[in-house]
Amino acid sequence: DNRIRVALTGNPNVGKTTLFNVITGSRQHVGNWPGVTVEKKSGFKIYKGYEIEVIDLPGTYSLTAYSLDEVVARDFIVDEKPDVVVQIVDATNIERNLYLTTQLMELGSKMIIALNMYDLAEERGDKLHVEKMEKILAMPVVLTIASDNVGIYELLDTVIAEKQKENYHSREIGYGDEIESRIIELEKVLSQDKGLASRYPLRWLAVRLLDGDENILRKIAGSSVAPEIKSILSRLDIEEYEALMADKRYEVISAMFPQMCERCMTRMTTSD
Ligand code: GDP
Ligand code: MG
Ligand code: K
Repeated sequence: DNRIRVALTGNPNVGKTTLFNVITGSRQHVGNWPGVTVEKKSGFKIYKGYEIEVIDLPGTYSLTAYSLDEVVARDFIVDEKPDVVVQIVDATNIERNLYLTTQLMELGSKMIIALNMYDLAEERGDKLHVEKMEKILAMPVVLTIASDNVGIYELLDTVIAEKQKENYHSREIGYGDEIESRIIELEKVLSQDKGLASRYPLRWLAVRLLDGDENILRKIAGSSVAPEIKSILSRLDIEEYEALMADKRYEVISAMFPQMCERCMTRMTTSD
């Protein structure tokens, strides 16, 4: 199959639109996402015999809150299952951008980081450890300067390589014993609905449910397992779980970040 669907995601102002325009040129279509007034942009690139479809998802800082943009972005990834998800990360703001990374990682897609604006990072003397970053996140990281057309072909080559990979390598945040045992309990119940199990990553559903995600409750409302799920959730203090899970994500990020970008850390600690 020579068709590849790529979803572009990222925080606002990281260069997503610039990268989208550079890749797709004039082969673009602008419309709305079905049923909502959020703009949907898609386009094509023919490259090395592949027809690469690129979908520009709404810019978001997280995938946990209930804004329409966040729901559109994550529903596209879990429901439409693009071949590859590319997160555009602002190289001058890695730590903040990683919050979205930790959430994208749970959606069960092949992922690539485009570490964009690295011209600005280098200008201010940051020392980026790209290989370390790849190892820690278990995904390819490609340096790009979208506004200057740098790294675009490397990015497309990496997209093709990911598409061709047989196995999806799962990577996940560990939330600690108590929450992990709740995740397993929920996953076990959810797995009894074969329809759900074939459509969604069950760990992701479980994590979202423990995070108090109303949108996911609606997704499973028609399932035969819904009553049992609701009964499990009703016995838990979901607000506390929400807080614990957010803390855990930040904890994981602050442990990862200093290994990815040396001088950024030095600057942060000296200016504090
Ligand atoms: P979006 O909100 O993620 O779609 O970001 P945009 O594509 O609108 O880019 C925001 C700003 O960053 C624009 O002024 C771009 O020209 C600029 N920009 C994008 N990529 C780069 C880059 O790699 N380096 C630099 N220096 N500027 C960039
Ligand atoms: Mg934009
Ligand atoms: K956009």
